[in-house]
Amino acid sequence: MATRQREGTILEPAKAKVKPPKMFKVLLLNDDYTPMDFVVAVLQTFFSYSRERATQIMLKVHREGMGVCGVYSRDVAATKVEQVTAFARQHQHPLRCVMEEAE
Ligand code: TYC
Repeated sequence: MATRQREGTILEPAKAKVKPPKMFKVLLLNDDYTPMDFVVAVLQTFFSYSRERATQIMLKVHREGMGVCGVYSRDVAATKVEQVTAFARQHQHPLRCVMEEAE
């Protein structure tokens, strides 16, 4: 409700204008050449999964073509994509890692 001040100024109540930040999925894509062990190491190193959970995610990507590694703010997701891609290229693997906006 608006409040009338002594000077006659109308002050509108502050609007709730803070939206939750957009979130982004980081995805791994399957290919025929990157070794399974390397993908498991990527998931452990850059996404902090246990060896067992990393193996489950790698197998899901291997069977289904892609899989989600995690959901992050835009900056963190972009950094993960860069780090994974650089690491894969250093080791001459074609592994692809991409981000897309989460619903
Ligand atoms: N398909 C690969 C193989 O058979 C393994 C693999 C899994 C590669 C997941 C990429 O994101 C990937 N060696």
